Amino acid sequence: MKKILISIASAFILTGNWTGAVADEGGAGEGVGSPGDPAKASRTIEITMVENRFKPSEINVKQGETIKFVLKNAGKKKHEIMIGTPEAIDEHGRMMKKHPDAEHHDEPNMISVNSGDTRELIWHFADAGTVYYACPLPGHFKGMNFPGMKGTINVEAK
Ligand SMILES: [Cu+2]
Repeated sequence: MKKILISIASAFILTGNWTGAVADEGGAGEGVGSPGDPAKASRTIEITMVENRFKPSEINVKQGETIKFVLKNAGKKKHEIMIGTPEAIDEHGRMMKKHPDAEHHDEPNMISVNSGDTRELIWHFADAGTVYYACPLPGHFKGMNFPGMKGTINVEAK
């Protein structure tokens, strides 16, 4: 079973849809799941973005679920959501602080939402545990150990 899962993951990487090798900028890190197939989404969870927090900031899902997150920016500024490990999010946050004008393109685990817009992100939660999300924009977030624009997803074991 483990072997099959690994080959599915490799196939995903080869299709070019997912650039989330662990060391890459924007990578989600290990154990947090993978981009989801929209056709397999079992439910929708709406998250509202305002300055500078997510509502809700705590979400419960079950292992194996694919969730369609609907991100609604009800704030005045642009916000982003990045799903990942605390390490991956902190690394990306540091990169953004260093290069605030860098061209920022969407990744399967990360999207920008302009004020007033609503966008979707589909994610599959393969492993039980805690997955994190945050807005890595400078000033919205200082790091996972500080208060700021971030939240947790509790993935309950099957
Ligand atoms: Cu933000």
